[in-house]
Amino acid sequence: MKIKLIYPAWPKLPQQTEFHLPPHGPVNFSASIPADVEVEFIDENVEKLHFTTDCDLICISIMLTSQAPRGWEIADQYRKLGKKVIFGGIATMLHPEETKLHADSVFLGEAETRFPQVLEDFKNNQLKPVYDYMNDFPPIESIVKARREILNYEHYTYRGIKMVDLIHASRGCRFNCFPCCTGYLGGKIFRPRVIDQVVEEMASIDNDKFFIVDNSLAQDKKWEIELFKAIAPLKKRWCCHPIEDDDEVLKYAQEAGAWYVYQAIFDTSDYIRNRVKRYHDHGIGVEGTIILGTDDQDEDYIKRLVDFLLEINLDLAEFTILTPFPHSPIYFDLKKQNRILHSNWLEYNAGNVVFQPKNMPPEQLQNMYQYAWDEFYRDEPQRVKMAKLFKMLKN
Ligand code: B12
Ligand code: SF4
Repeated sequence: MKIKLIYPAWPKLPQQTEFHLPPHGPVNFSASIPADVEVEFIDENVEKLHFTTDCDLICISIMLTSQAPRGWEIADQYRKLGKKVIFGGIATMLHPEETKLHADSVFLGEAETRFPQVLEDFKNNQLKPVYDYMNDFPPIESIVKARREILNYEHYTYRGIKMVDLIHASRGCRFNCFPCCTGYLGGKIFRPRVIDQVVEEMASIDNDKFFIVDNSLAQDKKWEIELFKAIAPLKKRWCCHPIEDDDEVLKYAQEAGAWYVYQAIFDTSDYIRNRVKRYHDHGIGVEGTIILGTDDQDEDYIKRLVDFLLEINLDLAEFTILTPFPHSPIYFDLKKQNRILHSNWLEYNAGNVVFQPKNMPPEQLQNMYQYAWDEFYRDEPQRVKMAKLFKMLKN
């Protein structure tokens, strides 16, 4: 049996240096496909999709809202060619009703231990329209080594350097931040993976650089320290989302190879200043993720925020525009206030204003977003800052 697994293209942020990371959802999903089933993987972000039909089943994996419309187009075309199409992944869970209109079956939730039954149903011509496993999580030890063999690594380089490999050490998040869908997707209970399995997986990958994609590692101090102690002997370097703001944890992180973190910067407080300083004190770089357009921001606030980022020597900054992604707390707030302008999902890539800001017209927020990128990288362009971050790898 052969599955063609497709990861549709999505619109990138035009201001950001374009790079492509090896897709993580599809390789983890593929680990739940029986080993004797052949998987041909196509990442439309890096290669052209040819609508060939030399397969038994089409699987489409969508992660981002802005990726969904292209996924639906691909499905429509394949169904016209007589192929059955199954959707899964984060954006399927966030957009189930619309996705159903383009699919023979939609799979909601985590695939481990569940997908073999779906394949059996397919073979018996009894595919169900929906497989709903939301909030019904598979046993954590069933998350095994991802099937990275399906990737063509030639596509995942930047200026000839191999990109990071992606891995995750936990699922779920016990926080419920306003712009985020994670609580809805993976649940509000932190679910750490078996640390030995994570270490084994990391050790087996031929790469010295990783992105540990967990939502936030700052979930459980004891677990975090155990994880860092366990991966330290591997001598790998890695980036990740936030690490606990605690000198002891940061020390272990540094010893375990922490390279840089993606850290949300939401104001110009001493708390943020010290948070960034503490990372730097431990030799860990910081890429700030900065959301523009919240109700406390006006034009002056955004200008001051950018000055502040330069003052605190942030290594890189990724500005995005507040976006009410379905199932995030901010989506429900803005919807109640009638402030969502449209649901043209292609524009929901975090680079377009799709809601009515409180303190300025939408066009002005769009201009301030461009201002933030331009101003932050004016004296030192993105490629120079990135090169400096790469230099830190050697330290
Ligand atoms: C890693 C990550 C990224 C990486 C992706 C790298 C990669 N190549 O994979 C990068 C850095 C590129 C990224 C970027 C962005 N991201 Co992001 N990201 C994530 C994160 C943290 C983890 C996703 C992940 O890999 N999960 C682990 C895998 C194993 O789980 P999974 O994908 O669900 O797969 C499982 C199942 O879904 C299933 N499955 C998957 N595919 C299929 C297919 C079929 C057929 C079946 C049956 C099953 C199935 O099997 C898997 C195993 O169980 C999520 C948060 C989260 N926890 O989900 C946000 C998240 C997806 N990102 C989000 C956002 C907002 C963004 C950005 C738009 C903005 C930003 N900076 O955060 C940018 C994109 C900017 C742009 N326009 O270019 C939002 C999504 C919003 C939306 N609705 O579009 C999320 C949900 C976080 C949030 N804030 O709520 N992101
Ligand atoms: S933003 Fe990060 S910490 Fe907050 S809910 Fe989402 S994943 Fe959890």
